[in-house]
This record gives sequence, C-alpha cells and structure tokens, in this order.
Amino acid sequence: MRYSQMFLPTTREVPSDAELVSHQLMIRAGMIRKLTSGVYSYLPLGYRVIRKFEQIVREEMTHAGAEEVFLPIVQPSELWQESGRWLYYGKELLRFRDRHDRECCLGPTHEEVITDLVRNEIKTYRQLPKILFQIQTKFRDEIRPRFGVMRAREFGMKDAYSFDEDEQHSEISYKKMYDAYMRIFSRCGMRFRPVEADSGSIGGSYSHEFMVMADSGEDAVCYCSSCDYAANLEKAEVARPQVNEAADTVEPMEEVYTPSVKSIEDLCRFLQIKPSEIVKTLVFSADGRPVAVLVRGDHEINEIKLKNYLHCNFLELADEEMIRAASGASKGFAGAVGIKARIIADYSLLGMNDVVMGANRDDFHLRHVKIGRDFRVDEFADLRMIRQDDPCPKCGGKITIARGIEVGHVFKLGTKYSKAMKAVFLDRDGKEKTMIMGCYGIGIGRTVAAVIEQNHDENGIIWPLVLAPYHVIIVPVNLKEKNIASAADKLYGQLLERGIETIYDDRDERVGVKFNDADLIGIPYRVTIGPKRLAEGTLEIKDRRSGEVTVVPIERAAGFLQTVIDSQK
Ligand code: 9G3
Repeated sequence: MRYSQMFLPTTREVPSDAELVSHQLMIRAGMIRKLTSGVYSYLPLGYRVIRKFEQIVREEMTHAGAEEVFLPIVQPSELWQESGRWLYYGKELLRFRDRHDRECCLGPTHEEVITDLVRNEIKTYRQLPKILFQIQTKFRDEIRPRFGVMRAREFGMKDAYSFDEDEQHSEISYKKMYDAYMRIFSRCGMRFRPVEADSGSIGGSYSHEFMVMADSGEDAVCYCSSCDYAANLEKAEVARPQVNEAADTVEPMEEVYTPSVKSIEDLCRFLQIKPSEIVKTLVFSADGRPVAVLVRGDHEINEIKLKNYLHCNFLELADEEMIRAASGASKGFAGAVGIKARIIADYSLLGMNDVVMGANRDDFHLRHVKIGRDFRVDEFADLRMIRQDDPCPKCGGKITIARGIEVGHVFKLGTKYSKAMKAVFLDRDGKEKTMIMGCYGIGIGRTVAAVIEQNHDENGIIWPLVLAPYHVIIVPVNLKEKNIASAADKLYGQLLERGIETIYDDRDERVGVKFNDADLIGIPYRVTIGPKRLAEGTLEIKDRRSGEVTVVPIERAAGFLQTVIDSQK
C-alpha cells in the first residue's frame, strides 16, 4: 500500500484515560478509535493484525479437530431461563425487547446457544465427540470498561465448546484444546503460562487460564521456580505448614488494655510484637450466618477459597451489627475466645500458642492465648492467600508472585448446561445419557493488546513478524530525486511480486516523520533509500526489534528480505 493513500491516522495525542501502554500505542498507531465507552472501531492497520491472529487461531482450532460455526449475537431469553442464568446475571447482561416485545440479550457468551443447537441435532454416541468453535462479537456491559480493548464492553472472542459421551472422552477434548492454546500463544511469540484457575460461578471440575506475563496485568499469578506448578493467586493452594510443636510453656491468657488500637501495625507497635504472633479474627456473613475466620496477622484471607470451602452462595465481610452480635465488640477487637459463631482457622494456626487476638471487648486484646486451651477451632482449612517465597505446594520449591493478563481460559463444564437444557444422547447400550461439555475462550483484541504490552519500546510497537500488519516499509529519503523515486518504485514492485506485504511511504513528509511513524506502527523491516547509499548501489535495511542496520546491494534487497521473512514464518 502507498502510505499517502492509506487511512492510517497516526497521532502523538493519547486520551487522558489511556493508562496502559498498549491502549496508548493502539490509538497513536492508528489501529483503533473509541466509538463510545468500552466500544472500539478497528481501523485498517489494527484490523490486519486482528485478522492475522484470528487466522492462527483458526488453523490451530481446526488442527485440533474443531469445526467452525458462526452463532448469532442476539439471544432469546428463554434459553437463559432454561439454563437458570437469566436471573443470575445483573446489568452486565445487556437485555432488550424486540418489536414483538420478546425479551432478548446481546450474547456475552454462547453456552446456551450452542447447547440448544447441539441438543436438537446430536442423538447418539456415534455423533460424538464434537468440538465447535466460532469467532464472534460478545457484549458484556462492564460497569467500568478500561484499558482500551483489553477490557472492552464489546469484544471479539474465539469461543469453543466440546461435547462428549463421558468424562474420559471429555478429558481428551479438554487436552486437545489445551494443547491448541499452547501452540497458538507460542506461535505469537508470547511469554505466557497456563495456570490452574478457579472455575468461578460456572461449576465444573477445574479450569486453566492462559496468562501473558506482564507487570501491567490485572491478574496475580504464582508459579514455582523449580516445577511447572502455576496458579491464579485466587486459586493457589498453600502447602500445609509443618505444625510447630512449640513448648507448652505459655502463661495463662490475660486481657490487655489497648485503647483504640485496631490495626495490625498499631497492635505490633503497642505490644512490641510481630504480626505473625497475632491472630486476626475476620467475621464473615455466609448466606447470612456469621462465621469467624482466623488467619495469622501476617497473612491475607483468600475469599475465593473461603467461599468454595463454605459452599455458600453469598459471602461478604459481616457488618458492624453482625460483628457486635457475635463478638460483643467492634471489628478491630473481635476475637475467637467466646465468639458466638462457627470458628474456622487457616492451617497456619495449627500448633500456634501464645498468640494475641481481640478480646471481644472494645479497647481490649488478649495475649498468651493458646488454641485448644482457651478456645476451640471447629475446622482447619487452606484459607489464606499464597505469598512470595512460600513453599510450592507441589515440590516445596520457591513460589514467585507475578502479574499477568488473562488471554485465554479453558473450562471443564461437566453437565452444567447439558443437564439444565437436556442435551442427551443414546449411549452404546441404548441408554439415554447427558453430554459432558467443556468450553474454551480466547480474547482476540485482548491478546493483540497483550502482544503490544510485551513487544514495545519508547518509540512504539515492535510486531512479531507473524502478527505484523505489514512486513516491510520502504522509506525513500527524498522522492523529489528521480533516481531515489525510481529505485523505490522498483523495489516496491519486486516485493509485491514476492508476496511480501509492504507499505511504500510516498508521503511528502520530512524523513524524520517517516522514521518515527515506521517505528511507532512497529513494522519489522524498514528499507531506507537515500542518495549516499544509492550512489554506491546500496540501501539500508533496519530490523525494528534489534535496531540492527544492514547495508544491502539494491538488486539483492528483495531476495534478502524474502529470506529473512521466510525464516521466521
Ligand atoms: C454473562 C455475563 C458475563 C459473563 C458470563 C455470562 C463470563 C459468563 C464465563 C464464561 C465462560 C466461558 C465460553 C468461552 C470461554 C469462557 N462473563 N462468563 O458465562 F451473562 Cl453478562 O464466559 N464461556
């Protein structure tokens, strides 16, 4: 393409709310423009990248045995009523009525639609397994869309759904998808990790998130430096501590006056103790009932683990009223001794004695408290957040905490939808069975943005070749000089003939502007045609990633670029 003809509005301006580098660069490089909050238009340069990533996804999905479908975004509420989700979701589900006053929604995902399609067509085990995928727009009315296309309200997703006759076969489908994801993200040259994740509200036995490692990521993950263990921080299990059978020489429990001393650090300063000698008593309301949860002063409660352990629907910190009713004190002075609530404690409290905790009396704490002597713990469980340097729950190695961007998520769904919607088939013995499902998502725009998070410098984007919108940009230093213009025209023709995707920067602009734009939009190879080199019959080829400049004879330039490009495909 000739630059002067392109719709490629690069700009130095970034919107004030663009905090993420990828958001800034996608605007500045003329890839996207915001239509309204959380809704973006892809301009030609941005859409070329999207299409290249989608092509990689299609190739790997197909290679894994999935077939592509294309499902509607308008969905009838009846299906969501069948699955029981119509009332579960709030305003995030964009609902509307059609001209016949029928209730519909814009699809935020397609479990109901695909299960309805399959239940109408698949009748016997001979028709299984099936893995169907689509690349389709989703709409989720996020309350606060941010970070450009990273967290948009309308976004493209590849979503796949597997249907199997039993758990073992479902496991095979899951692994096919998991392996396809490994190939997709590897082909894009990304630094990523699959991590064990919490399957959240969509029940099913387990799930993995594919995390692109980036300090700007919203998700916290932990991984072991010695083995392949990795997990979303919300899900990460904590290795059972060896119980410290400390000596029993602990004095009797005693109250201590701690006027207005509520926080852990105030208490440490006031009593000259360490956080690890304190037991925090957090009162939760689990489905409306008070539960006292005990964790060590230097640990954090993991509310996802707690909710999963309690199998409750609604979990939140108790309000002052419930805390006072259970403990007789305000939040900062609640303690386990004498509290009127179920008491569960994190494993790290096992064997602890001689601790400090709230006295269930305002302005007082207890010290020298001994678990088992002064109060009883109903149950011990793994309830705390894992921390940097904790032992790996798999191999005992060292745990590292890092930030990541979730670009993919694969779930075992079991029969959550197929049971509710009666997606059944006749098995080998002619018995009616419920299909076993899995679902597998990849955020298209989010992945492109994540690639930029991992591939940029102060001058702009640095595209991996497989995703680059164009492979080469030709920058003639001064088109008014005839021999430069003809050399550039000739090279442009040669590159197009070889199928090399090329921008010919034919704008009447200073060469500095052209260089800056070439760096900003991140084209992997920049060919500069200038008078000095031309006089010697050569030109310069600059590699955007390494910065390396190679001087090449003009007649060899097209071949040189073909070789270097083909070597990376
Ligand atoms: C909704 C709304 C938002 C949602 C969902 C439903 C997330 C919802 C989870 C999934 C699971 C998988 C198939 C592709 C991979 C992810 N946000 N999820 O179900 F109504 Cl408003 O989407 N779906």
